[in-house]
Amino acid sequence: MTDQPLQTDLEAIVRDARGEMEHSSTPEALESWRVSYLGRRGRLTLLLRSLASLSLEERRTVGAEANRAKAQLEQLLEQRQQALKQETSRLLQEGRIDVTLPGRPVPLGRLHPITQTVREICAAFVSMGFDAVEGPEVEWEHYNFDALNIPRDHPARDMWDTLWVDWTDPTSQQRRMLLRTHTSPMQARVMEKTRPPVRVVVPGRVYRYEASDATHEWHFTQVEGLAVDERITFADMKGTLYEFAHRIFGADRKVRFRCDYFPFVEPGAEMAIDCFACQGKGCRICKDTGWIEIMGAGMVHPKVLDGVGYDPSVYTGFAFGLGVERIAMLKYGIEDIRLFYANDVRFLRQF
Ligand code: FA5
Repeated sequence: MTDQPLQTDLEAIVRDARGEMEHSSTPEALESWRVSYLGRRGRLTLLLRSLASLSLEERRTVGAEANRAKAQLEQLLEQRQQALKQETSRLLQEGRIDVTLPGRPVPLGRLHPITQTVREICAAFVSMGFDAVEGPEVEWEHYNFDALNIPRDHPARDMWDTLWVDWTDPTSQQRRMLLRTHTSPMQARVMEKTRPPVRVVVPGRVYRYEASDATHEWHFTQVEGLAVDERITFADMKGTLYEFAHRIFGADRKVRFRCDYFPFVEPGAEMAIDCFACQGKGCRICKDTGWIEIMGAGMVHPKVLDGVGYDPSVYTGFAFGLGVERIAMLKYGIEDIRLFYANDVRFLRQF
């Protein structure tokens, strides 16, 4: 053997090794590169082994070159392994899942604050034995007014500015429809269908032909209450409404009843709670009175009972109607009722 072909082999091995190294970009590829050039049966290893058959002088020249080539390839492998390690840790860094990070929040919808308040109010009454029922928003004039002892041309109709529905019953010109101005029409509707004892709350939307301001909307929500049975007294009404106020506003709230007029109750009352903001001392929220009115109430008028076929000498009852937006405003300290319906999610998200 002469040194010429061996040297040519050596050059070819180094050239091939460098070329292949260019394409080795995984730890597996590097390992197979190492095995095929520097492994026990690798090309360079075999070449080095074959040097043993050369003369001393040949061994010196070719051997030195072969050892240099081996050192070069080993260095190449080392550098490549290092580079690959760095690249791998960079990729890991970038794509890493940091399990200590809080999860990405999934935006959850929520109930409108008025819906939440309606539910809270109804739950308080349901726990006292009332059923919750709903009724129509487009209502007969009869249920909204006449059945409630407010006949046509009665001045009390002025208390509820009405949105009339432009439709007349072809069977009777007398029957007119409107958007209910309060939830009270359900009093007669429920009693017509049920025999006493009656205990219901009626949540729902009502409409009035009114200008909006900070405390008035032209559409708002009421919860009506009605309890009718033998021997129901004004004291039952007060007890029930005290309990309700304490559940919604806390046990420290004081409650005040004063005379008020509604044609469908006798006697009629308004119920107020002492101002939560100033503890009854008088402030802007309670208009310096120390009290905040939350509902109208009273003993069901005998004419209303009579109208649905209940004998007023046997049955008595109480009714009440509260404005849900006003309750929510008091509960959460909201100063403008219009915020509830402005569809501003920054406001709504707070509840
Ligand atoms: C009524 O609507 C009677 N039906 C209540 C009632 C029922 C009395 C049963 C007796 C027996 P009033 O018009 O006062 O009453 O309305 C009741 C409540 O609705 C008020 O106390 C107030 O909280 C709320 N309210 C009235 N008008 C508006 C309005 N424009 N915007 C928001 N809330 C209102």
